[in-house]
Amino acid sequence: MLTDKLLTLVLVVQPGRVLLGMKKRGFGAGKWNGFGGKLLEESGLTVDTLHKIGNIKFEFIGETELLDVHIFRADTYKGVPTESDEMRPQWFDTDKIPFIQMWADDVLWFPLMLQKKTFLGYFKFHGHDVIVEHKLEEVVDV
Ligand code: 8OG
Repeated sequence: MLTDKLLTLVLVVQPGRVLLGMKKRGFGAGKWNGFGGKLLEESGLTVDTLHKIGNIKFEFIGETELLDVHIFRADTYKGVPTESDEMRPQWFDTDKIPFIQMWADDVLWFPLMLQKKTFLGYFKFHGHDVIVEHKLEEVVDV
């Protein structure tokens, strides 16, 4: 039986660039990613408005937990991106996003996010690097 685990992911996006953090420990360590709700605070930033832009469910073969990730975009922020024990923030130009060091699904939905589109997805992973099945659709609202 699969149990759902709810997670949030926030992408801070400005014209031509996106703020990512290198996850230093725990789940997804060694990958650049957006920030979880708590990690955003830990990285020295606050955001005013979060736009809900997507929902992706992740299944990992052999694991009973389905990750239900709710994705938000923030176009403005306050504070200075600051390294924490968990994340090292860095701005990336939108044409130089380091997909090779990111979750394998990100290359598929980041373009939608950057075009301010909304989407629903499902990805089934073998291990943490190989996608064996997926669905991704643009929707009017999430
Ligand atoms: O609290 P913790 O950092 O362990 O939560 C994991 C974070 O990673 C959470 O913000 C959701 C996010 N996340 C996944 N899977 C994927 C993925 O495939 N791509 C991206 N970009 N983020 C993901 O759990």
